Amino acid sequence: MMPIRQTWPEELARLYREKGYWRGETFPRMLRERAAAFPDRIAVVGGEERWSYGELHLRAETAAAGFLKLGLKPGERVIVQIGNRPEFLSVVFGLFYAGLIPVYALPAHRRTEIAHFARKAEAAGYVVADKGDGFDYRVLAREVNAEVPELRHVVVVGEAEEFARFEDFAPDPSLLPGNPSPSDVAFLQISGGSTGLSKLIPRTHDDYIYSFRASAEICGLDADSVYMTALPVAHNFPMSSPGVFGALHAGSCIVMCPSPNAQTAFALIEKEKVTITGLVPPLALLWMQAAPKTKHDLSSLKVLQVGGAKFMPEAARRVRPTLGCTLQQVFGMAEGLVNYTHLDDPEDIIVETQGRPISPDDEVLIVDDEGKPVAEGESGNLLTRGPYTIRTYHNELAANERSFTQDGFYRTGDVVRRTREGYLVVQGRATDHINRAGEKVSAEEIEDHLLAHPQVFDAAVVSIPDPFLGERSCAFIIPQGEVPKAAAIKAWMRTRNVAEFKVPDQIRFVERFETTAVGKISRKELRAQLRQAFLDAEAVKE
Ligand code: OOB
Repeated sequence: MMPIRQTWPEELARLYREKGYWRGETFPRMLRERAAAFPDRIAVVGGEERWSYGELHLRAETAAAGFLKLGLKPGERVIVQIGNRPEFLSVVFGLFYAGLIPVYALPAHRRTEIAHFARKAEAAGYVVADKGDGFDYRVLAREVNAEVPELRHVVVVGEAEEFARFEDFAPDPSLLPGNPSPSDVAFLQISGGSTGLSKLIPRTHDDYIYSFRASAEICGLDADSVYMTALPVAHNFPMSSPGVFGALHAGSCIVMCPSPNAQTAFALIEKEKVTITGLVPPLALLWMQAAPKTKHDLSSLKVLQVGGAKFMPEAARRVRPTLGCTLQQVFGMAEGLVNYTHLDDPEDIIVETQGRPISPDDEVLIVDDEGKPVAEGESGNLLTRGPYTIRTYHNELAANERSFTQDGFYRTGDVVRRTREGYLVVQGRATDHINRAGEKVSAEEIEDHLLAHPQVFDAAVVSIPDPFLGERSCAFIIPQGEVPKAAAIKAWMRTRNVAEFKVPDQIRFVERFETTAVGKISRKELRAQLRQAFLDAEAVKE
């Protein structure tokens, strides 16, 4: 089993400790300390469950013993695919207590993605909830297990059928290992997948805890706050910006909202007196549309965070008048850097920028395509390094070469400019992915699937501006032989067992791709050309 590491140069690690960013906290210690300090305070609410900090801790200890008793060994990797329910936390902290390393999958992921994570992480276990959103994860677990038999243990929350049942785990304090080191990798997060398949992002206790402790402070979380997660909790935004972990760190209450639709969420906001929650832009639009008509009392809500994709200023300006709360823009990435507008910033900054970095030691460079810094205020490629931005993906030689500079800066792929006040404005991006309502879809990954279709000669997938999703995907296909039906291509994508958000929204058949006089163009140029041709044609129609 390949060890998983994430290290910073020694002099920087020393600086980050001296400045008090890295305080030697670890996930197990964090929960234990809070359970000891305020055992009866409510930690998490969801469905019929309402667990105190003390109870969450006991459940995590029981879970840890159960995982170890099954035969999982500290240091092994375990994929977790559980939606927004309290068990997400008892499973994940159970893994932390057992010295196991969670790999966070999203509920939308299917066999292709899970099998990929399992191989890349050399995972030994897979924890799912029996059902979610009408989908049976036990069926998925069977398929993945058949494809990757190394995934020895499948654990199911709920009705387990032939698998180990999470609820049957029993406490056994003698099994629990000692504390991890704060510089150890705590878990693997999944990259948005700007090129090809998603990559695994190793985050340490030190770096991640710093990011959400500081986030909780910026977002004003305290013991009276009620943080609701309406986005899938395994995503970096609701997990740590400040997310459920930031809420636990601050001793707040977490509300697990099973669906982001306005009716479900509004009812929970009223019932639990939610004070802060986070959304992607399309959901924020839906909530703003629903708010004037709702019978629910939303007056407890003080902060609505919006991030994951660009929130347009016109929409941003409507948040306070329609929802009666402060907007906070969040521009972050699972690889590290997170920017926030601050709650007391002037309205124009809140509406027009995507915030400023968490840390005084987040280094931000804005450079042209040759890597030279652009003039102040100009747009350029955003590079960053700092106390919670990774230096490497797990087991990705080529991607690491591409994604990091010689001196350790992460190439975010985003094009930004910096305002005089030091706030970033996201202008676009340099990489070819589709940011579909905050879900990142790699053009290359979809093209690969399409090319496997017998009637597809060539394919190029591009992002098209969409008034609701922000962007949608369009696949341009040169057919081979008889022209297939668009619906057949979509059906084919579904047989590839990928997340539904990766199925192209639109399909266009073309006879050929235009090439330059030289005859050959890069895929990047080709995608740009197709996108432009599409937009020009749309403009003519209007
Ligand atoms: C968040 O994380 P990821 O890893 O799913 O995606 C990161 C990418 C960024 O590089 C950027 O392209 C885009 O998503 N993005 C935004 C944005 N927030 C993220 N683009 C424009 N405006 C924004 N506010 O998406 C993520 C992680 C932590 C906190 C928030 C979002």
